[in-house]
Amino acid sequence: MNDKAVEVVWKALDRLAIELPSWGFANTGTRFGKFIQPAAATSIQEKFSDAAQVHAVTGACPTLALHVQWDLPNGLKDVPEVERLAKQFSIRPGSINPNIFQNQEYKYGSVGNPDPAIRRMAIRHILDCVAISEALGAPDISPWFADGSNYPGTQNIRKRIGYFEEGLREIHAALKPGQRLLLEYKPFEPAFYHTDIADWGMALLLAKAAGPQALVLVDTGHHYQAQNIEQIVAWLLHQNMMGGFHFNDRRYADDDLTLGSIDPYQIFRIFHEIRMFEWETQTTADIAYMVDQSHNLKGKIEAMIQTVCTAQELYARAALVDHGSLARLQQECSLVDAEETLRGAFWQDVRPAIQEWRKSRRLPADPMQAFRTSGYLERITRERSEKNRNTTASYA
Ligand code: LRH
Ligand code: MN
Repeated sequence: MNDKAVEVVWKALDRLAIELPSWGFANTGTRFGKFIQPAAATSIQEKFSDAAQVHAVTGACPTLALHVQWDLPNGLKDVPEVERLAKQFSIRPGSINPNIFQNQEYKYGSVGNPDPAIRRMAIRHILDCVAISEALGAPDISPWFADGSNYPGTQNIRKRIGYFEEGLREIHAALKPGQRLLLEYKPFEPAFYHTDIADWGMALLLAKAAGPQALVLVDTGHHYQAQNIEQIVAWLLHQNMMGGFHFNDRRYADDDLTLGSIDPYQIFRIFHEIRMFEWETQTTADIAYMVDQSHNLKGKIEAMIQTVCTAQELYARAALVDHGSLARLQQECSLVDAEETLRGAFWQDVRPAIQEWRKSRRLPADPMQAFRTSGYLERITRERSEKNRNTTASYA
């Protein structure tokens, strides 16, 4: 790789920040149960501590996404503790995730529920999250709505759209300058007939109806099999509605597997759409790159290190695309040369350049090996196994 290319890779890595999900360090499972890991995090302190380990060896994840009901169960009252932990572990609070899907009251939905009292309860919670976001200086609030129905005829889909427009308008009105409302869509699960915010178009229309600080969040696992995700990203960039990503990988549905473990070229194509947009517009897109994964079998910290390193590799490759040549070849419809200009970058082995970047930034050349020899996993296993022994593993 020539010096120019190495410089491009280093510049790209200096820019790329990947936000980690607090819940990715906790014992999670599927509906068939959980396999308890003795070293898993249960407290917000442990989640900050584990995230700090990943940041220490990769240098790329300075923020931690927080799920309010799990990480700030007492709402605003937990802000001072989170601020203390953020200082202690030098990891800033990231996106604030409301939880409007877990409570029993949300059986028939939250903001989309036919019962105005339940809608009020859900909006109240999200407004609390807006206040927490402001108090923590963490501008993004990213609600995901599980709302929907399981059988045809059981809910009025159009009425529920109205409830969302009303609720999201009220929430948007509470946003302070600089705060962003990132609407996450998902086609199904837990609802299996209709989901109120099921795809990018529904999320985009609701965000536009709510107001200028509302944008769309793309969870890569929230698409039907044949959907062209990078085309959705292109549309959202074109509409200036691209707010953020929840990165993961999948073979079938919302599998929440490790980024790039099934289809690394998918993530590369997404990064390419963004880098090409930035080259054409000579702007830096204000996009939150976040991970949303559930590590049911792999060691949770190792899986996160794998994830961040893979994201860095794929982002570096996308940065190597010769945008000038590609634009010309696309204009000329030189199909093979255009495709080879893109694929050529994907096949570049950027790992040696990344290793040099790590050394130059006083980071370990091999993040996984550095973590494995740190003794951290052995220590937290000793400290946490007793507590995790009593965690319920069964689904029912
Ligand atoms: C829903 C989702 C959402 C989170 C949850 C943990 O599938 O992607 O982003 O709140 O996972
Ligand atoms: Mn998600």
